[in-house]
Amino acid sequence: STAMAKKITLVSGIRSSGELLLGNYLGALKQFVELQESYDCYIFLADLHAITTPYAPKEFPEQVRAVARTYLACGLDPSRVTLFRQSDVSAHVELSWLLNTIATMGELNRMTQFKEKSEDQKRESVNAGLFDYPVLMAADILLYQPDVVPVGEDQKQHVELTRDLAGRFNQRFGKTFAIPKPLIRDEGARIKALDDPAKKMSKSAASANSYIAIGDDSDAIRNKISRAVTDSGSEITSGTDKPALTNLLTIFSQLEEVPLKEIEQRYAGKSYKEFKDDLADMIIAALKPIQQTLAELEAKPDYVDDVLAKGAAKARPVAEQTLVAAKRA
Ligand code: ATP
Ligand code: LTN
Repeated sequence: STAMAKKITLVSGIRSSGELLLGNYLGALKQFVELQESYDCYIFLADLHAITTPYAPKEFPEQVRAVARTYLACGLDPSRVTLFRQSDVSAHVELSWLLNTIATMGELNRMTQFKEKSEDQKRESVNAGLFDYPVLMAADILLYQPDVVPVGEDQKQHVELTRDLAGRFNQRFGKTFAIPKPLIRDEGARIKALDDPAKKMSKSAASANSYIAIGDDSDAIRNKISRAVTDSGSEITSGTDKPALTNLLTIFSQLEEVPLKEIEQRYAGKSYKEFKDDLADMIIAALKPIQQTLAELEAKPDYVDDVLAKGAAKARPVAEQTLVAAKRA
């Protein structure tokens, strides 16, 4: 395979901060699984990013493994993808320090995720890691000299910052980093909360009714979908004036892999209840095989640890090469 043309390289991470949601699946995981066929993929569990927000130290290692199992259960193939824990490859932290010396307080202050996540805390007590989060993310990315970074819409600003830092570094110290592009899908990049379509579906939400977790059982899914807010009127149509229905239609069309318009046509003249009942069935059916594989993986913990150890062993020399080049420069 060394004689073949260089494959396009892709890097992405998911904060291992608890159970993954349908939003993560549609916005990120599903895309990784499709892209692994043709790209050279580095995908990691962003455990160092996860500890910038509150977590339970005793449960944390198992939580990271649970996220790894979810990646695998969603179809990520460890023989194609380099799957690893961020903290197992120390070059991430080392490069982040070098990048810290060229990132400015001003640009980090403008990051909307920082503003959102520090909103309800006193300025003085916000941890510095939360502020510096985007710089570590830039290091995560730049180490692997990728062409693209597939993320949800909410991470676009961080990838833009990464591009800025890479360009600045190259200019000051000589060409060291490739400048990657964010890869954001048109649909599914921002799945909204079921109880408030103005917000994204997020595990940090106050109510569990706002999201569907990948592990949710049939009853929970039916219950949450039946409570999901809808818009005024009775037609099942999408549009800027119908954010709630647009969101539900998007979930439906993404899971069935048919255009949203087709779902709209199918439910023309039908009731919200019919639509929601079918949507719940659709979600249950989509998550079922994932949940089955998850249960199988839970029964063989050594397998997941082995996958992560092998992944780290593959990632380290690649990361190290870029780190050495950056230090030299
Ligand atoms: P939190 O919800 O606690 O803010 P998060 O879900 O945004 O965390 P991650 O778990 O790291 O953080 O997200 C992993 C990936 O899933 C990222 O690419 C992110 O853009 C994507 N993602 C997260 N939420 C959604 C969503 N509601 N719709 C689409 N993609 C999403
Ligand atoms: N900040 C991202 C997770 C993340 C990431 C990355 C994504 C950490 N490092 C590098 C892409 C590339 C998030 O989804 N919250």
